[in-house]
Amino acid sequence: MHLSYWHSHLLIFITLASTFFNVTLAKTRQFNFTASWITAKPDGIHEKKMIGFNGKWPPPDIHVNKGDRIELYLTNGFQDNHTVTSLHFHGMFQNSTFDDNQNLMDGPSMVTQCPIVPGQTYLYNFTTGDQIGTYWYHAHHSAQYGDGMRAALIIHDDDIQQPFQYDKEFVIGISDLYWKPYDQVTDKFLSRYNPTGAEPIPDLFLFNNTVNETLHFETNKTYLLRFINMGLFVSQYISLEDHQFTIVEVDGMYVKPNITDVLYLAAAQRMSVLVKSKETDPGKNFALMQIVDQTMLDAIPPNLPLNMTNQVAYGDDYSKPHSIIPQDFEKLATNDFYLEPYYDNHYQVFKDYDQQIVLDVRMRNLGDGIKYAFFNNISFVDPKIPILTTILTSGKLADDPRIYGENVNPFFFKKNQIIEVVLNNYDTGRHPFHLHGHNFQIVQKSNGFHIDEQFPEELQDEMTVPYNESNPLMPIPEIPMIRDTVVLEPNGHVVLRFKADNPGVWYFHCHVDWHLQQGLAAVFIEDPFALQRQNSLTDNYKDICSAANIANEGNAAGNYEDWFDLDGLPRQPDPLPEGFTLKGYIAFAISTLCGIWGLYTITKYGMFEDIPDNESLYTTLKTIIEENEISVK
Ligand SMILES: *[C@@H]1O[C@H](CO)[C@@H](O)[C@H](O)[C@H]1NC(C)=O
Ligand SMILES: *[C@@H]1O[C@H](CO)[C@@H](O)[C@H](O)[C@H]1NC(C)=O
Ligand SMILES: *[C@@H]1O[C@H](CO)[C@@H](O)[C@H](O)[C@H]1NC(C)=O
Ligand SMILES: *[C@@H]1O[C@H](CO)[C@@H](O)[C@H](O)[C@H]1NC(C)=O
Ligand SMILES: *[C@@H]1O[C@H](CO)[C@@H](O)[C@H](O)[C@H]1NC(C)=O
Ligand SMILES: *[C@@H]1O[C@H](CO)[C@@H](O)[C@H](O)[C@H]1NC(C)=O
Ligand SMILES: *[C@@H]1O[C@H](CO)[C@@H](O)[C@H](O)[C@H]1NC(C)=O
Ligand SMILES: *[C@@H]1O[C@H](CO)[C@@H](O)[C@H](O)[C@H]1NC(C)=O
Ligand SMILES: *[C@@H]1O[C@H](CO)[C@@H](O)[C@H](O)[C@H]1NC(C)=O
Ligand SMILES: *[C@@H]1O[C@H](CO)[C@@H](O)[C@H](O)[C@H]1NC(C)=O
Ligand SMILES: *[C@@H]1O[C@H](CO)[C@@H](O)[C@H](O)[C@H]1NC(C)=O
Ligand SMILES: *[C@@H]1O[C@H](CO)[C@@H](O)[C@H](O)[C@H]1NC(C)=O
Ligand SMILES: [Cu+2]
Repeated sequence: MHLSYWHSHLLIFITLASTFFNVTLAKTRQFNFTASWITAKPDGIHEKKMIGFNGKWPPPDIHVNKGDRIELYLTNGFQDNHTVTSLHFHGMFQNSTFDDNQNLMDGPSMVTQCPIVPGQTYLYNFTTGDQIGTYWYHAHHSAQYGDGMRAALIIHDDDIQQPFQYDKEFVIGISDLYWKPYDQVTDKFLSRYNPTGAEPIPDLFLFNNTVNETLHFETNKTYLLRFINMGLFVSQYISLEDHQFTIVEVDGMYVKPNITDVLYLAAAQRMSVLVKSKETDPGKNFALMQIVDQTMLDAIPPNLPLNMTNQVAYGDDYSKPHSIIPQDFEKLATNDFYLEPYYDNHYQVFKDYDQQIVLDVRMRNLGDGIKYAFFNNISFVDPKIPILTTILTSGKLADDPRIYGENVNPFFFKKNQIIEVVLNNYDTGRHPFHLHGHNFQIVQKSNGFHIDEQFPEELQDEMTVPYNESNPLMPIPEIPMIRDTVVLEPNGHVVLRFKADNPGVWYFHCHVDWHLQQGLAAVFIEDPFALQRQNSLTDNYKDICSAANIANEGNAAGNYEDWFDLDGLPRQPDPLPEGFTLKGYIAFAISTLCGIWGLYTITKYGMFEDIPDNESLYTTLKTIIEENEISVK
């Protein structure tokens, strides 16, 4: 039945025809957005200061056609005089081969631009190239997008080239939300009073920026539902009572149709599905469920709703459906590893690699008592000037790692090298990893090991199943799945491949924003000399930096007289003092406590907020352990 949506037989002819078509029709779409705090009622009841554009929250979804250019002027209009910002277009390649200066348009603050200070306007001017599908845009400074500075970016294909048809589409962002503003939540999280690094538990979950949402269906129609997880943190499952989803697009890639009852979307992931409505009036409405991935929450407050019932309505008079959760919904969710991109012949399958980088993911406390996240024991720390400024002003030194400092984890790729990224997870959490400037082929993706279990730091290495290249867990797929955000499962691994065919500096990071704030990031510096030829610091770029008091030349520390002088460069804190041998057991004990006592322990940390130093921190932890009679072996 679903085959009727597809008409691939016309493909070759149409590809030629529509290439011509697109070029002639490409338009420039202009947007002038002023970001500011706006009081809104995201749950329909309680007021919260959200971040919106031009006095409205939510920010508008952007719909453009294939090939269109976007000129988006972002003005910092935060009335508080200190909130800085920047904007990233998630999934856009920003390919300087199509147009100059595209790397300047990517958005992450201190990587490809300076933060925009109040009163300043930065122009994001880029072409969407030949990309199509479901994307989104979001603030890329601190955890700012969590307060609502994000929306969909949809690039519509021409009808003929798109391999399926539908009558109507819905764009549905799902997300998590905190009542407190993002900077307060961040400060509390990244604190020595949260030594286990327990992620903040969201206060509610939104569906299309509200709760209890209704989608109106007519009978005998085909709908395209574009789901986007715009949340900061948790993954969510989606199901629709008595209807099936046919997955047709994932992160901007058309995929061969996969029929499923349940979708899984980690932060930043997208899936578009076709849903066939009932042929005749079913006489009732249906439960459209949003189910939170509870394994990601360290403590579950008793009154937090985790299974949200929205509805698909066939009639306004029909009563609201009850919550219906498919049995074994975790197992029913389509495993993206087994999906296949649709345009098999339109890309090269990377059978091998030229350069392999292995990134071991760990979470550890450093000497300041705060829990950090690491790639190979390095926690990302923002440099003093944006990495792109360093690349574009360092001439022949641009590929010398010494000028970047070790805390940005720089990796250097030569033009058109096939890169293999191995991610080994020595942590019990799920991590959706995202690469800017590319999508990637997924050649291995292990299951999670020990999901939902806690064990001491010292044991986490042993419990992990890292990638063994001479003995992979599964055969490399003939046609590997391609996407731009992939979940690294607890104590497991993923292996990704892509071609270094897009000169630039590309952020590679966990899209659980809390983990990014803990430093779970690296940068891939691709063909820096080609980048220098195709990009230069524009006046607009430099003005933004000057307004933020950031130099427009120099190494990571902003020095340019001696390019190897990194004096003044922010670094990660020193390791815990040697005496802290019990740390693993303490963390373990507290994690266990969190499980047992839930919010009790979190409240308890709050009681110690006036602790002055490391010594007392240690004493506090000991006290918690002794008071609660936790046995420390
Ligand atoms: C957007 O702002 C720019 C620069 O301030 C201005 O030139 C342009 O006319 C504005 N465009 C729209 C659509 O308002
Ligand atoms: C949404 O539904 C829940 C559960 O039925 C209910 O408790 C809540 O009040 C509803 N919220 C709104 C804004 O309608
Ligand atoms: C922001 O700055 C302006 C101009 O310097 C000043 O008039 C205003 O009071 C400041 N607002 C806040 C909230 O600090
Ligand atoms: C955006 O970039 C294009 C291509 O480089 C250029 O022609 C156009 O003038 C730019 N738009 C603005 C407003 O600067
Ligand atoms: C989502 O909300 C917007 C208003 O913010 C509305 O225009 C749109 O129709 C809603 N989408 C769905 C799927 O309900
Ligand atoms: C549903 O649509 C199909 C195709 O448009 C049509 O053949 C069929 O008769 C319709 N069914 C009903 C019950 O209207
Ligand atoms: C949500 O549903 C799951 C699966 O049915 C159930 O185990 C869990 O207790 C529910 N949680 C809440 C808070 O309702
Ligand atoms: C859909 O994906 C699942 C993996 O989750 C796979 O087992 C199944 O064969 C796929 N079905 C189709 C029709 O591709
Ligand atoms: C904690 O101790 C470490 C190592 O001795 C030191 O570097 C750090 O500054 C101390 N932190 C605080 C907050 O006292
Ligand atoms: C990182 O730290 C772990 C645990 O302390 C250690 O086993 C490992 O060798 C270190 N890795 C690197 C690349 O330094
Ligand atoms: C990797 O697999 C090979 C072949 O099965 C095996 O000999 C080797 O011990 C494995 N390496 C590790 C580190 O487990
Ligand atoms: C960038 O553009 C070049 C030239 O069209 C192309 O070969 C390359 O594949 C593109 N890279 C990406 C990531 O889109
Ligand atoms: Cu993560």
